[in-house]
Amino acid sequence: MDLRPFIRQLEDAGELKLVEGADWNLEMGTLTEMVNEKRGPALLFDQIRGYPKGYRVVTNLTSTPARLAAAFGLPLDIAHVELVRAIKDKFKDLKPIDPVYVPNGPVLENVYGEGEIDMWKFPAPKWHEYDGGRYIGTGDMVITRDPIGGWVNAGTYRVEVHDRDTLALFISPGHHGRIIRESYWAQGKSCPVAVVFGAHPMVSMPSFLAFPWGVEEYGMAGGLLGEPLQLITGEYTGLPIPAYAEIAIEGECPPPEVESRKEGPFAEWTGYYASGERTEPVIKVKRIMHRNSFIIDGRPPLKPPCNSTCSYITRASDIWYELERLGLPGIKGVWNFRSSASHYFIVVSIEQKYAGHAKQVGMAAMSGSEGAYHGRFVIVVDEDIDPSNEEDVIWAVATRCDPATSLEVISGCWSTPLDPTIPPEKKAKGDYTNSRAIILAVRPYHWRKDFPRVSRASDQLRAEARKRWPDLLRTE
Ligand SMILES: Cc1cc2nc3c(=O)[nH]c(=O)nc-3n(C[C@H](O)[C@H](O)[C@H](O)COP(=O)(O)O)c2cc1C
Ligand SMILES: [Mn+2]
Repeated sequence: MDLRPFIRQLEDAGELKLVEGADWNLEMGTLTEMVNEKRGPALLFDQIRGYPKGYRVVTNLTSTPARLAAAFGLPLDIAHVELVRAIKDKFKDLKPIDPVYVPNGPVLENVYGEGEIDMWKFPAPKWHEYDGGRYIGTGDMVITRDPIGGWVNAGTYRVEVHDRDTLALFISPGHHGRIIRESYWAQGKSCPVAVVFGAHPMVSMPSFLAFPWGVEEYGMAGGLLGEPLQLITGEYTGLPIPAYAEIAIEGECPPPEVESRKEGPFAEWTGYYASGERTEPVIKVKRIMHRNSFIIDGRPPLKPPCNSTCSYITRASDIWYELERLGLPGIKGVWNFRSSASHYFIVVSIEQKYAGHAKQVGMAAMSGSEGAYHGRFVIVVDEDIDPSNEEDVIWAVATRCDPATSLEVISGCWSTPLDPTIPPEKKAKGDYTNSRAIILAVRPYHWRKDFPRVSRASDQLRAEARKRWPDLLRTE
């Protein structure tokens, strides 16, 4: 549950590089993007310009399938659909393990209270050229307690530094932290909140994922770790905070009529600055805790195909798990392309079992907690198509989908202000909905037996050819 042994593991595997002397102002963001483009190592920034040694930021921590696999304790060379399947199986077998409370932990090595709060102390990067400010929270965990159900939520929502004791918190409509925050406001109260900036990837992973309402991400983190997560109790809020968090703050979100400020713009994972600058609620910081030589987990959104988290893979795993949970038969694989902005292009391959099966899978894939948020295209392909093979998928869409009969468009679906296709006048009304298309790129079930035969040379012919023409076929 400690980030540091994981950092050492990456270092030993040649998966992490130390970068000293970079500037928090755009340079760290640009380096992160350019190394990500080359699918390069994780970057551990130290001696950031204007900051002491030991004020560290890590980026690209799980930005490649290999490092994501390492975080899940899987072999680094596992790739593509097998990685999605292995993570899906972990989610399927995941039993929550209740956290335990400990009196002390590394996060309490340095504590600041009233009169000592200064968020500028941290090297929060300005990641992208047109960002409206410095974002300390990108790979963070925002912790709140539902005032009605009493359970604790942890979600990853972006956090900008406004001033010494004020942070911006952007939570998209429908996300749990936002619903919880509004419950406090409805009672005329401020919402107590804690935020963690830097934790072991299995501690923060559940916060990235859409577990159902009422499910405690801390319990899921314990399940992923295989041991109870150790928590301390925040003195100001009483909220539970991971004992090995690198940095944590406590504070409160006052009702928006008491205080709100301009938030954004921020370069988002869609590859655009789509949500612009809006008035958003704030966090008033009351207490800061951090470890010696802390490490902020920086996961700036990058224009696809770059992705600082590999969220396209974990999202595919989660959607696969949701389809299985519904009891749907014949699911062979789920994939999101890296360039799909991780939400927009879900591919499911199935072995069709009955008429209507493919449509049912398409509708289900866009309707679970994970699949519903901010989707756009769901493509259903047959079992002979590898969903992670972009060329195969395009071929299936081109040859098995008849647009007049195999496309379904559904409007008024759950999206977000970050969706670049929502026109300004619709956004102004608070209508953050978009449409979805289900593309059935499968052989129509009722006449699939008569569907033209695929023309590729059989495996048997290929094996014989390889035997007779080894030199010619050596590169195959
Ligand atoms: C790196 C990263 C950054 C994210 N930033 C935000 C954000 O700023 N606002 C937001 O509403 N969701 C953001 N998300 C998505 C949510 O964290 C995700 O949908 C999660 O399921 C929300 O938790 P909840 O289901 O408990 O609300 C981000 C996800 C990741 C992986
Ligand atoms: Mn949640």
